[in-house]
Amino acid sequence: MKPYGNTEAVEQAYSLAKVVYANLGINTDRAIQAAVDIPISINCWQGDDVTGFEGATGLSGGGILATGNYPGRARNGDELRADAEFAFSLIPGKKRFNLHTLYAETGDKKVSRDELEPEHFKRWMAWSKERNIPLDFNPSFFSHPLTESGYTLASGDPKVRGFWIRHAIASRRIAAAFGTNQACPAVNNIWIPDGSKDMPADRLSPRMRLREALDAILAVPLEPQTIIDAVESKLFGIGSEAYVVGSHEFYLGYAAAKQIHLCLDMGHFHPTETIADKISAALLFVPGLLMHFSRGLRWDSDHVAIYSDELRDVCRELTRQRIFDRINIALDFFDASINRIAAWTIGTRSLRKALLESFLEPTSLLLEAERAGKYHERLALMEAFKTLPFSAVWDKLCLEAAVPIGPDWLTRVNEYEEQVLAKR
Ligand code: RNT
Ligand code: ZN
Repeated sequence: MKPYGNTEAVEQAYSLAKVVYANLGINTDRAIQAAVDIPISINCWQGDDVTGFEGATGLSGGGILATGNYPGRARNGDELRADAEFAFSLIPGKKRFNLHTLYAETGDKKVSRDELEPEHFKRWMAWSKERNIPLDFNPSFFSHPLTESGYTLASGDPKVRGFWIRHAIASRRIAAAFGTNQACPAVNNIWIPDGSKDMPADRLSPRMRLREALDAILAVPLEPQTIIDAVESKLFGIGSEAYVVGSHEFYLGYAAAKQIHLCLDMGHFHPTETIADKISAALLFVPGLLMHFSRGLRWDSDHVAIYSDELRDVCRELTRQRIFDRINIALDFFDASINRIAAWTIGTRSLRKALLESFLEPTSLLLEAERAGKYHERLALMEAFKTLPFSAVWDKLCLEAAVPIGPDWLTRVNEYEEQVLAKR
């Protein structure tokens, strides 16, 4: 494939596009700046198929699944950090990195998940500081013998429940240490797999236990400027098709009651239900949202995010409401069947692209038509905006950010695959 990016052509196309957008009242330079300034928290777990460093050979239990066997998975912290850094060089804009407790580096010592401390993440924190990449965090309620019953925080066994409560508290303390290290809060997102394959007779008791467990976890006081607590719902998982304890209603109610953040994952709702519409409603009652950009495909909620209508809708909604100060943007997918660095690059670039597009929308024209009751005009404009010379602005953003233009990054990924990944 011939290189796609050509500086002169990009500049020329941009200067023409700039005029088209200016006529619609949009300043393209400002849109580019706004789009690169929004931090995207990149999911570390795409780099190793959610395996982690506890000695596991893959993801197990917990209602989620990483399928595929593409060569080159990162096997330790150094490889994961090197791969991430390489991916960062292909991705424009501000980045964060999202870890799970599974990625603790405990040396030769086995440390139980309920005894993890910030010191087990000191290499991550040093890296974060050095590269200026803030970290986010997640307790890991899967790939562990104590998830075998299918229940963790909602377990009826006080020993099991106690273990996971201690784990979640440890995770919050580590997230707060990240927040101190990086001088901006780390998001600590609680997602648990608890649920039942078939119809339960008692839907209430596990939910009461989950509420109590969360209360105990959140009762531990931490500096609010170091941590943002979030909770993530799901409609169903593998092996929890009939019932998930932490459903949307459960967490929406809980987050509103406790005034913590609600996580909305694009893949966690009915197939025709999108999260774009939930944002304005939820934000009336919760202080903020954590967005998990993902892609549901049939039974799977975790395909690589792409520049889809659903994803673009979510970005448009965030921008139309100008609520970025209350929103944390994260990616959540894991595909072990393709080059993992390409997966990161595709997902993150697609999201950044959709953010840029949202800043280029002449929203005031839509609002004018809407307020005048001219819905035909609103629809006509929406259709017209779809084919504005957007790609010229996106290419310019990449040029300015000094990352490859268009699909040119593939050449670099292929080189890295040959030189680094193939040798693992
Ligand atoms: C699972 C949730 C959760 C996980 C990650 C690994 O359904 O979406 O966010 O994907 O924490
Ligand atoms: Zn998620």
